[in-house]
Amino acid sequence: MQKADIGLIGLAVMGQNLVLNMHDHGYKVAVYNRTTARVDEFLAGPAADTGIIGTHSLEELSVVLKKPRKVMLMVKAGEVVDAFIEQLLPHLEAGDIIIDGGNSLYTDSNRRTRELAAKGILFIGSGVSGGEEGARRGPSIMPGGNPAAWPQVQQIFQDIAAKVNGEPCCDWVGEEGAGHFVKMVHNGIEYGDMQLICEAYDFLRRGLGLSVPEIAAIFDEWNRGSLESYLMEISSEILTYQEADGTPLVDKILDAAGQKGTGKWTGINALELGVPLSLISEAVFARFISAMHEERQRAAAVLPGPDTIFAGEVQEYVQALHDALYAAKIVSYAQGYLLMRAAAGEYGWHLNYGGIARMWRGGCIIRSVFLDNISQAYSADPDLENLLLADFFAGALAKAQMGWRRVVAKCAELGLPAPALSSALAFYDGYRSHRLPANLLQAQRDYFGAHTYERVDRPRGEFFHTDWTGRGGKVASGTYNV
Ligand code: 2AM
Repeated sequence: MQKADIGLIGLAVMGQNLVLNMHDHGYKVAVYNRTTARVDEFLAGPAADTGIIGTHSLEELSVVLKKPRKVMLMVKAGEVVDAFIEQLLPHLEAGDIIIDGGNSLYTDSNRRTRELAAKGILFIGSGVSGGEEGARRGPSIMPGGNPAAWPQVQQIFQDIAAKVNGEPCCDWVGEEGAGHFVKMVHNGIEYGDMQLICEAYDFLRRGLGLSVPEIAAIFDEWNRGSLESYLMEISSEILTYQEADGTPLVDKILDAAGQKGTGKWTGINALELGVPLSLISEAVFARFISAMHEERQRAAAVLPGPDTIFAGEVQEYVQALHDALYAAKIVSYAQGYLLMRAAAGEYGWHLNYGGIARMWRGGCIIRSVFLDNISQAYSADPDLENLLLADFFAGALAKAQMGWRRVVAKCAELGLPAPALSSALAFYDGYRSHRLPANLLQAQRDYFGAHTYERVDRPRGEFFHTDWTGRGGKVASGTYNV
């Protein structure tokens, strides 16, 4: 029997679709699933007449694989992945490759890369994005882990990935858990993009008083320019969708957002790494506020807002909102990249920054033309300190900033919450400030806690403490902390 190029464990929908996708691209695939009846059902159903090899034990799976063996896990994240690795090990030999394509925590992938390397097994932790449809027709694939494994799986991964302009939405991300980390950041950015579009909708609706079909038309138009993205496209389509009585379905949907926690993890990670990831974090908080639905009804009856009604040129504000959305999106991605840079520094990863933008251009929820510009910025300068400083984006922000400010100011005037648009602007203004009020903050810290401060007229690294009241000691806290 012809041996298989790759084995896949876990025949839930994602796993099945990846297998069929690999098969479409000419690969011989062998499959296994804990509940082996699923293997038989798969072979009798979606995989009928494909020549896909069904196996009923891990031993059987290992025997039918070409060497070095490549085994991809598409199983529930967490202990199940460790359990399968443990069970696979007796059937593998040095140089074999285990790929985890599930939604694993990147810290688990860090650990698995190291533990398996010590046993001679090459581990890849890969983000796979695009849901069931993506898995079947071409997902965005973000592999990281043991770099020695990449040349062995590059061809197959790039073959099955989504393509944009003929280029695969899959490239090597970096060491250890970098692939799963980047997938997590992708999910956080998705939260930010969605919240931005929702704020734009709210401004057009409650701020400018436009109708749902009018907003659908604006989104449709924006989807033909620099804001072109999958999320803009579906938002326009959602607003077009009407119930049988002709009312937009969106008006009937309860405004209490759910979440599975992936945005939250990005935010927690940013706090841990000390990165000002404000827009994505605000997007998570905005979902939390929306979920306080009953409490908000009570608050609405008690807490006053302004009586202001929009007065101004609607067209002018629609254009300003377009600019605000674009500028805030630039900030969101810049913040996401700051987080990836911080993680790279923390874990010693060499991240493929331009490649990451290219991987996100197709096959996943945040796909957009905008990612081309990011990819180009990193091609021009792979060591780019911050996306905002790339010529293209600095120029775009210069053009967009006045509209952005007008919209944020108008939201404040009208009492409309715009946490993502406005926190992005606060970040932009903070980031471009020569001087921030942290001088006073340092003084406060020194006043109550003798935490010391540096001076503008002295070199960095020299620390001073002042006895602010004449009653304190001369000893800085740093002195007795060490
Ligand atoms: P199953 O079909 O035997 O349930 C997604 O749930 C995939 O993860 C499925 O292939 C499922 O196998 C597998 N899975 C979930 N929990 C598992 C466990 N405790 N042990 C082995 N496989 C598991």
